[in-house]
Amino acid sequence: MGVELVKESMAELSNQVKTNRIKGPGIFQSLEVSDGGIRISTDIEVFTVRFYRSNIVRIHHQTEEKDTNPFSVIEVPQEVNFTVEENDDSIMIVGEEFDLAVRKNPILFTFLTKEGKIINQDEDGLGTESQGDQTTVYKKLQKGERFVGLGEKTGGLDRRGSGYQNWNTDHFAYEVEADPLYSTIPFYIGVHNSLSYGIFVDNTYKSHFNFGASNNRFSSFSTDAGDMDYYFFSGAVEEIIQSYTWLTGRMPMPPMWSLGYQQCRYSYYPDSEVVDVAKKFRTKEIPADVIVLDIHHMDGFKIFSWDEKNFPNPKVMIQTLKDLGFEVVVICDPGIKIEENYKPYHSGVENDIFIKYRDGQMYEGEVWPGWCHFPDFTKEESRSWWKEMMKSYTDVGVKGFWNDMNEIATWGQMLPENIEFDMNGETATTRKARNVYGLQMTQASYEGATANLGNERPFALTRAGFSGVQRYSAMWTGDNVANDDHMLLGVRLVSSLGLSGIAFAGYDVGGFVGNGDRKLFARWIQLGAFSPMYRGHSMINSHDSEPWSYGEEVEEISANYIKLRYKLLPYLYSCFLHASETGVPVVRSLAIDYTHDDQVYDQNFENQYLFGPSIMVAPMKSDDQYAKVYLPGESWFEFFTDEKYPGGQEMIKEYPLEKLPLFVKESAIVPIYAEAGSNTRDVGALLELHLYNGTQSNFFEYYEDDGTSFDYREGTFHRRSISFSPEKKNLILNTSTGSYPSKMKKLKLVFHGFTKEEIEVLDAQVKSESYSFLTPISNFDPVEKRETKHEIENVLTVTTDYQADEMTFNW
Ligand code: MIG
Repeated sequence: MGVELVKESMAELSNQVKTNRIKGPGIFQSLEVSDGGIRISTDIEVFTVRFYRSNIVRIHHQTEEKDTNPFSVIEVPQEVNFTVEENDDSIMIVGEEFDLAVRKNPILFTFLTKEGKIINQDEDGLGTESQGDQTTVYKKLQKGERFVGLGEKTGGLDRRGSGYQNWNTDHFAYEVEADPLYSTIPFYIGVHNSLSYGIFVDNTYKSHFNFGASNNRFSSFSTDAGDMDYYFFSGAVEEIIQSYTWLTGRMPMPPMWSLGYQQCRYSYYPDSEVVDVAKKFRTKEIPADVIVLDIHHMDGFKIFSWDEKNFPNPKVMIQTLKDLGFEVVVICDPGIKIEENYKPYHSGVENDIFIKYRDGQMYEGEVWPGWCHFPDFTKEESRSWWKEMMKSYTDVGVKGFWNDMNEIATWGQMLPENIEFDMNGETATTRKARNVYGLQMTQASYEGATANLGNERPFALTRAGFSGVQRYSAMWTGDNVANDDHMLLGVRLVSSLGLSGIAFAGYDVGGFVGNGDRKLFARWIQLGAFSPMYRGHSMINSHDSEPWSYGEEVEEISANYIKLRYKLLPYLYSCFLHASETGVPVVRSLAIDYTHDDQVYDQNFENQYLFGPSIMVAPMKSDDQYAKVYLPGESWFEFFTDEKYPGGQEMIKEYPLEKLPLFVKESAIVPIYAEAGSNTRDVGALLELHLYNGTQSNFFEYYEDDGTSFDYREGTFHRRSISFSPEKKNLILNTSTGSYPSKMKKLKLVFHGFTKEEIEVLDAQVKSESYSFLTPISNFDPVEKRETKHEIENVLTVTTDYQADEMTFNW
């Protein structure tokens, strides 16, 4: 055979057999400049580069027919000024906040600060590669580069050296290193050399992220199919989170009751037991707002039904609970049982709302109720069908919806990849739809509930999700295990979710699987008080997880921290408002405020976080007697004692079981409902404003509304900025805005770390008194006979009437 002939037949063969040969980035052919950005055509692909805001640019890489995600991004490009300069081997885009250099042969992108420092760059020799349908972008690892975020991912705060996959997966009792878990947020933040940037890979197929795992050359992101479509964000970490949540949406204000303590169990039944649990909270005077009904309230686990024997009259039961001051959350599984005489089944088939195979046969999967069909939540009609179905709940007074099993989880855990989904009219298979099924179910549940409830805010919770899920739902971290490592992992997961746009998140307090002990539960329920969602839950046949389930001492600890949570509601609710307006999370990993301080990534300290702007939580293991804490930045007050510590140091201190290591930042302003009662509606009329002495000016935006309706959107709120100036020596409560009349009648200023001489000149009566954030604790651990001090010996207080007009306190 002649050489030519061999070549020819080889070529033919390679046409027939698709190999995994790598295609590198293409060679530049042409450039088009338009208003919003540029378009580069190469020999094999098209890159569209488009500004969305001055610090956001989208890089869309397309080789075949357009294949993008219809669900996550809700914003359109804004006007941004930029100029384009082209020369022989490169294109320079000069933007407002950063510049972008594009090399032509082969195509490579480099993002630069206005001073010319490299923020992020394609790896020289690799760039954008594809193998079959899979596309990967390789980024050069920068010196000392760290990576944070990526949503619900196990591992350390700094993800350097780790790799992850995104493929929403039901993982019962996951190991602390397991991956993937239930949800996918393909957004991360890179940090190096005093710089930071964000990358959101907007592709819903299975994806893979490598942050220098098994290599020391690159970080990378790959998508198994579809267009490589990513957004680059410049700025500081907080600004990046704000920008990402501008693009993909933010949480609406949840109902206030969902921030209270929620009690869950797999499962409470019959109805009398549910009511008994609620009553027990009241007789024991432990505040709580929510009882959650898991799968046993249904008839044969069929959604939209009630077990006739155990729940003969749900409406009456729910009313009884409401009279006790509780709201009810019900679990919602997506599977609709295939069964004669089951209405949702017939109506679902009739309305053609289920997912199907290519030949039109509906998919059947087996789950709790038996063999089921599954609504196609990626289809508008299915979502409105779901809304109609939800009336069976909203009509009897249910306002909370817990979306479970929406990965989709079915027995066998191998959802076929050849099922078709509507995808808002752009039909695609499981490969593209799986990761957004949970997101779309929460959209259906949230919008359905909102439509059915009129002007009432619903609460939605979900296990699976994708970028954008924060618009509809809170998220919890699934089936964790009752041990210390899981408790700390939960903290990191919630921090990472916060970095990734999901401000409203939580974990099963006490651990879902297995049995913990009293110390573990005590530590966990303390921590949960400082988590956006606060819910105790445990699995069938495992230890109870009510506050009273671990003996008297732990009950007292639980009651104390739950009460503390309720006292902190004005602080927390204001943080929720901030999160709903800016995307800045309630649980703030220290990587947000202290991004370039190496210590915050240290394994000893990576679990620490800020709860709101000013309270730092340092979680500790239940067997540890001593906590090792890192105090970053400025000075800190120990929360329970007011002991003052300068920042920039590590410290080791004994923390008895009833004390969680908590620190307040200097200059902090912390509003507290001193008279908080049995649930979130019962807030009393005394607002305490705790001011911590410091050298920095500070300000806090205090927020109140009715807690339940959407009226705040029309101005029915009470909002005021409170500012502290150490220089001017004053505290000013600016005139409130909004038409909601505050429930507060009295105001008590509580000065921490001030001397009497310092503030004596205040017009009003300054009193010196002792103060405790914990309610008096009786006989602590009779065995260990520990004496615990939890009083701050002297704070200075000033009490006056609370007014909506400006109030100035000078000293
Ligand atoms: O197959 O509804 O993660 O919180 O209690 C298990 C029963 C289904 C999984 C959830 C868990 C819930 C459980 N569910």
